Amino acid sequence: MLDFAYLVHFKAERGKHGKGANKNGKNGKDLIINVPVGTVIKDDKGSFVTDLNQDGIEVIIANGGRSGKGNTSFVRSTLQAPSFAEKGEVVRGRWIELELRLIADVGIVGFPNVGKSTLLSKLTSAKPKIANYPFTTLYPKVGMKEEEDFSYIIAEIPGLIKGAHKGAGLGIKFLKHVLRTKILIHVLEVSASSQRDPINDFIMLNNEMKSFNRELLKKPQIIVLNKIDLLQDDEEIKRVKKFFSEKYKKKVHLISAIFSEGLEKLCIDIKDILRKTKKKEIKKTKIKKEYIFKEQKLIKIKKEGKAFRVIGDEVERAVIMTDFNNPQAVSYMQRKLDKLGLNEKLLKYGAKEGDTVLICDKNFEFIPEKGM
Ligand SMILES: Nc1nc2c(ncn2[C@@H]2O[C@H](COP(=O)(O)OP(=O)(O)OP(=O)(O)O)[C@@H](O)[C@H]2O)c(=O)[nH]1
Ligand SMILES: [Mg+2]
Repeated sequence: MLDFAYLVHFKAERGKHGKGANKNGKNGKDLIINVPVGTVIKDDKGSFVTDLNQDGIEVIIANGGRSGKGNTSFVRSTLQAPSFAEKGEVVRGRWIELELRLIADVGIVGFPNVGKSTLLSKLTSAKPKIANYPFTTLYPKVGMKEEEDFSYIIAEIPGLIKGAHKGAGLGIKFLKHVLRTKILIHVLEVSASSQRDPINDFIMLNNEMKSFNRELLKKPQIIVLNKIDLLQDDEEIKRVKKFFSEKYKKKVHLISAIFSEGLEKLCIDIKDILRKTKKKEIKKTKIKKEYIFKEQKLIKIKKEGKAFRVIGDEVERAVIMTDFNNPQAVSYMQRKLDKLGLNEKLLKYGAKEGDTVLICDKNFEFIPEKGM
């Protein structure tokens, strides 16, 4: 996304003018802006518009202007030799907001300090900071796990604690990233290393995720009990295993991230589950191309001082495409605006003869029976 920090204006090529002997001008080339998969498009008010969450999706965010019609298109029985032509439409630009949301196949979740970064650093070549205090990792960290026949992205999701869905810790800032992962590795640490209980931690964190979005709990979760090197006996392991098998019919991976113990089996499990979810997804992927900002057919009128400001794509287009040096073109525009219902609308809104009407950068005097 760095590219967009320096360049914020994008302009497609202009079309070429038409020529004599009924020749059409050429269309300008489309301007295609590449963005990373995971980019969310919002409008200038920050409202969600669309989500480019798969490779190959193409959306049109601003349509080029219509070309103007040449004079011969205006020949009527009453107008044999029109001496005017429409100008090409000049379209308004549009501000959009691009937000890059992380897309990882696997999300590592767990309370602070349980060893998420350590695990990520052992599974991938990522080098997150590791330290013995909570909130060492402040932003999601991503790494790529590459195997001969399969590779996937793993992300450490930091800052999840009790009350996260209400903004505690790093809050919901990163919970939305969790939504985009396919599976979760839920890291718990053995009680011996902290005052906390892995079973309570598991229940509490799942409650947080559920309160943020129920969909999160539908993701397959692989349960990992970390730091087993700190245990003197296997009572703790028995207790945790019993809980997960009785309550969830789930197995628990016993690992020591720091000593890379138990990671091979964990990776086999990750791969298996990912393969299943990937297969399901491939069927869904279809390249979409759609126009995502619809044209405003409505005519809106607002007071601007004593004048009446008219807003509406069709009305504005009619004005922009008119050559005001040519009286025939102007009267053509007047009829068009009347057909679009503008005069009626202005009268309803209280406009009187002689009032000023503003459309785009033009001022008009309102004459109801003639139009402007
Ligand atoms: N004994 C032992 N210590 C571990 C193990 N895994 C991680 N640690 C230690 O636990 C502490 C926290 O590890 P991190 O990997 O930074 O934990 P984290 O979950 O990423 O923590 P935050 O980013 O703060 O949420 C560090 O001191 C690690 O060295 C393990 O398997 N055994
Ligand atoms: Mg960390």
